[in-house]
Amino acid sequence: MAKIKRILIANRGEIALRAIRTIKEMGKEAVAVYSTGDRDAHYLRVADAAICIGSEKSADSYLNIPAIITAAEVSGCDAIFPGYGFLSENQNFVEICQYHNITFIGPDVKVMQMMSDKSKAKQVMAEAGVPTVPGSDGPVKTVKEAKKLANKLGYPVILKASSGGGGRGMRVIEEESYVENAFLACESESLTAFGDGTLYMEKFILNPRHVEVQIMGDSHGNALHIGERDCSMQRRHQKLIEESPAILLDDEQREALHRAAVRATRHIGYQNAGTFEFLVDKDKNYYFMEMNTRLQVEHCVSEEVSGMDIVEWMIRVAEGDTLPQQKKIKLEGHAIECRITAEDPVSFLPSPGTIKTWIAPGGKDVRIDTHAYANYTIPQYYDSLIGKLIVWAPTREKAIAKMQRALDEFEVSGVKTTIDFHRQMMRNQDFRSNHFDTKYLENYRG
Ligand code: MV4
Repeated sequence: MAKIKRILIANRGEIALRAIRTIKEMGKEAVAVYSTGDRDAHYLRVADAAICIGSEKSADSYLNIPAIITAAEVSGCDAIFPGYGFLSENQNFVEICQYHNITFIGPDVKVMQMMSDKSKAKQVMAEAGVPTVPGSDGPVKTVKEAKKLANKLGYPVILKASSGGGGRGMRVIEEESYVENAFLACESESLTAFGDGTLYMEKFILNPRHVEVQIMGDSHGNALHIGERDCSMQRRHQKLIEESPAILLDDEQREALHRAAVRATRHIGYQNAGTFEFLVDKDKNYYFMEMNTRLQVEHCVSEEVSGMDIVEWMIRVAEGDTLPQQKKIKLEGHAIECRITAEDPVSFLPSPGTIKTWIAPGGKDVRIDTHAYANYTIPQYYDSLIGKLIVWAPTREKAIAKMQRALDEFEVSGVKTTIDFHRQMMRNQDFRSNHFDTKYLENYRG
């Protein structure tokens, strides 16, 4: 593995800018790619070069593998940074990078493939001694098999698509008489959505919390964790607030979770940055659910409590560097991230348009990762995330106070945003006292 000199960023928006920043700080060159929908974005001028790869539609640009590979070749890039979404978990893309001798800054294609099969991933994790949600050992192939297992597990159960994820291709089943319909509907839906109708079954955990562990592995067999994140504050499978540490766990539970994640990382020989997602039930039992084999939106809270630059380490690991020892990573204080999206607070529909006012907060331990600014036009073709506001403080209480203060300074006009929602949440007694779960926002009416 050789030192990387020039990196193409196969992404857009805040994460493209996030990557450019670290690449430049490392003394390397960053090549941005853009669709015609993003041609005026300022971060393109921060990069060392910017190459147009197609029209607005993602399929023509950010998902256009030949265009991206060509851009990397003509600009002399030796590596590609995928970010999240788009091609970040596309095994075909990883292989094509390999054929072209371009380093994909991410995990090995074999491991990516294994983890993309959610039912297989659970089996592998069980093998590694990681607790998994009680359920089928591998796929459930027939209605008959589904009924038999559901009766054994006890209702409610949940059917999930092996190729699904992010809340798509799931069916909760309350009683035996619904199994057949649910199975057939879930199967055909999954076949249409993912080209794979394979299903697996789990006991349905009521009102779980979502806790995930950030891990990294290197090419020398080292594995470490960078703490956990609580991502329970979600709406329609979109995370809105993330924080680290997850305060529902006591130190003993937290350490056990970290150990399980590191064991899992070693077991699969994982290289680069990844996340193990767990469900935590009301008795604080944790169960592995799935793995994300990419950098995540919410990685910033882990950076803030650890002082590490995760993107830097992703690049260094891809160059063959050795990760620091676990004991060198001190997790301190509390970090909270609020996702700022351009959407209508009532309908949750995207609110694209031109930002008129953009007065962003600042001050000590306040971080804003955004590509937005006054006069920036948010294109309608992509997701509505326009920035992340992240704060760090010694305690959760102080972090909430700092976030409140920062949100009060934040002034955005021209588009509707989630800023007001976050202002409300920071005052919300349930949030403040940690009395919420992944279902909380379903019934929340301000
Ligand atoms: C579950 C569950 C309860 N029990 N699995 C939703 C996203 C997908 N990755 C898995 N999901 C869930 N799986 C069992 N066995 C509840 C959810 C779930 C959820 C999980 C995490 C965060 C928010 C959620 C919102 C609704 C349902």
